Amino acid sequence: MYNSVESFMDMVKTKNPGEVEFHQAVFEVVESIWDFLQDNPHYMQAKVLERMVEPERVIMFRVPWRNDRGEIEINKGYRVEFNSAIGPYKGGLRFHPSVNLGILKFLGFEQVLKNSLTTLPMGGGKGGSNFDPKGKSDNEVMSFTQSFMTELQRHIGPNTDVPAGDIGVGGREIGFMFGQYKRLRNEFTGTLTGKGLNWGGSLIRPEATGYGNVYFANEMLKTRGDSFKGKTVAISGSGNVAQYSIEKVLDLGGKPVTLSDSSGYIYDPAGIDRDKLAFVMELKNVKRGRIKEYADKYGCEYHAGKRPWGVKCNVALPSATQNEINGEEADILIKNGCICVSEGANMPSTLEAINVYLKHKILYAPGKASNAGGVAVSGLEMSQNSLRLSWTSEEVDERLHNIMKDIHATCVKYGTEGKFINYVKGANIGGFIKVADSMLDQGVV
Ligand code: NDP
Ligand code: 2IT
Repeated sequence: MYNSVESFMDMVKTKNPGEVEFHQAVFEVVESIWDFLQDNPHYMQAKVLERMVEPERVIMFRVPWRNDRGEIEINKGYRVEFNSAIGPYKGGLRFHPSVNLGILKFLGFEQVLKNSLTTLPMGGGKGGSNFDPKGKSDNEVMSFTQSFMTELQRHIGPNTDVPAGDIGVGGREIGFMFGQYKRLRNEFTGTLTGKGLNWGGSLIRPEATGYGNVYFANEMLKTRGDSFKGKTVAISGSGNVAQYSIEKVLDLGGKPVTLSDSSGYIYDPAGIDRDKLAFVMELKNVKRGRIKEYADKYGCEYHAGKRPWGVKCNVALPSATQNEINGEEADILIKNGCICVSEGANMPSTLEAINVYLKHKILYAPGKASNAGGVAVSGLEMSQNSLRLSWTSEEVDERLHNIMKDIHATCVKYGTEGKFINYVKGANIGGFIKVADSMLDQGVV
């Protein structure tokens, strides 16, 4: 038995050497649920937390493929099947050169608690590859994804493990993977989510993470009698999550002013309106260009190699990647008037940044609560596939909105400290209880 957060973390670090992002994600959870565990000692007695930080299964494999020059390239492929206590493993696939086992374990661990919060029956998993889609032709992306799926297919299935997209994996990649899965298995199933609308996809799935994050932020603002109306909003990233966050911020009367990619950020104080958003969507989803071209077109500032957290804003929606806001940047955000940080990305704030938010008691939602809309609509896609029916966009959007409200209510239930809502604690305890109780029900698993 461990008698402190430190001794528990020593065990995690010893068992998982060098996996710094995984250590960070586990620490954030363990620290915030520690008091709850002391008050409910049966969880520690049954070693539930120790079990939960060990994935049920990790699959690692070789992905050989041929590029357009006829050369063979070899990437690493992974699927971390983290926890199936409340449903089939569910979570995205990330294609990015930075992908390694530690990053996928952090993402898989977060996914377990996130999926629990959605109220839907989904376990947690994550996978991907160190493949870099940047600069690759459609043909190269297809060759790679077909090879990737040739191995992955034997480990997944609609009742086993249901992957989806994440960084570098969007509609194009899901399409190629679905096609290959179907060829190899000779079955048409809902094994992947984020599918095209003609072949089993759900309306609102592309929008879901961004919309859901803005719905969640709006719920937080409401607790202080506030709203998005007239708010200046800083957003990072310019991919799936960032794009649909902009759309919903505009719907609610806010003014988005930044976007970024791994090369730099643009600052458009006049606001990114619907026409400019259409340009970004074409630029990023079709032309696969760099965000700098936005500044060239609209004549606004572009800051190469920088992140957008120095601009004046009321709300920040980090929607690019992990550890993209450090403690110093969190301080600057708050000094510049930011009252709300709602995470579209997974773990975009460092532990130091989170401590700054909590110290200043701003509205802060960790991604496992605020970005759960994406996987929630993936869960709804699974339901529609099982029913062999499809729901209207209004119906899916309403379900998404209600799920985000329910997640907010769970955070309030478990995170209220006097007048302050500690969403980190609320999300972690709320997500933990359902998974932990299910594991206890199922014996030594
Ligand atoms: P996309 O691939 O569509 O977009 C990612 C964006 O983030 C791009 O603008 C990319 O820039 C930027 N980015 C990626 N890596 C880095 C990096 N290391 N440094 C700076 N910028 C970077 O991915 P998504 O929009 O789907 O994902 C964004 C975040 O949201 C991720 O953290 C993901 O895990 C999370 N998320 C996604 C969900 C979904 O449904 N898609 C659901 C829940 C969370 P560039 O083009 O230069 O690489
Ligand atoms: O991080 C995430 O929640 C996702 N990338 C979405 C996962 C999913 O299964 O839709």
